[in-house]
Amino acid sequence: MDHETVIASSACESCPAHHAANLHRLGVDMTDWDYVVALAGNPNTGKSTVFNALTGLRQHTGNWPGKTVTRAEGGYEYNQERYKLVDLPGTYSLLATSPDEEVARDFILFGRPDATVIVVDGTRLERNLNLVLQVLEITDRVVVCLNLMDEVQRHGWKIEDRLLGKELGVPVVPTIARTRGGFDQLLEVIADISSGRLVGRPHHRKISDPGLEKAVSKLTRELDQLYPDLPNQRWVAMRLLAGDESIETALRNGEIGDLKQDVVRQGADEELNLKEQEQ
Ligand SMILES: Nc1nc2c(ncn2[C@@H]2O[C@H](COP(=O)(O)OP(=O)(O)O)[C@@H](O)[C@H]2O)c(=O)[nH]1
Ligand SMILES: [Mg+2]
Repeated sequence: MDHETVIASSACESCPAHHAANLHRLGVDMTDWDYVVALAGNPNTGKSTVFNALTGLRQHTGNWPGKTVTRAEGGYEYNQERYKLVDLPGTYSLLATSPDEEVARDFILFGRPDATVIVVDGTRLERNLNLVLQVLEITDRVVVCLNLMDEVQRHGWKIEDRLLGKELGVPVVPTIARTRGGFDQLLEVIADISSGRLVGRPHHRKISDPGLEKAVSKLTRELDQLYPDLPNQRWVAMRLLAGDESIETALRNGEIGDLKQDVVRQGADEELNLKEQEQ
């Protein structure tokens, strides 16, 4: 392989449940966070289990702005740094054909999390990789949490997690979320990606059709002029050319420039509400 790769992790198959020594669960306390971390994944991959284990929370904390999609946020501290963890709705894709997918896509794109952890069901790897590849089109700041490794082992299967990490160009951490197996490494890798100590280098699809490449490049330049703050304009251009109406509507309504602010503001409002509830 001629591309740069990231060294992926190895499973600690024989280790008992890990107790991440430097982890402090902060519950709903998300004040003064250093990093925002999004949790994405197909439904039933163990996202909420990871979320609960890291934050100490058990319950959903509200809805996404203007949607009946549940939103869960919580905090944790690891090695003296504070993380705000956002559990995104479970989705099979980010093509925004449902409110869940729209919420997940908008947060990953416009919320600009410092890291996006994609929780993957190791027993359904192929199906789960669809979402991983879509997220990698939007952001390089990705950690793949290869979960349900106990189930993988129970089936007598083996996953070449290092090779998978090399092929994807982002770190892959095998976990058993139910018993927190692999969490030491998960926390470490999230810290490394969030801080930029570790840089993901996913292999973006090249457009082979020269006409299409020209159209994408042209539209990307136009988007850059109209919306200089828009993250990943190339991705947005490709979605527009694919006829993604929700992106088009968001652009036409001028929502896109405000989206990041909305996400942040809504988060702040909810923190206030939660604080009031606590008292
Ligand atoms: N065996 C096993 N079960 C797990 C693991 N992680 C989560 N689960 C279980 O998988 C189910 C779905 O987990 P949940 O966290 O609700 O998934 P979500 O839909 O992605 O939020 C629950 O019954 C969890 O207890 C794991 O690593 N191994
Ligand atoms: Mg869940």
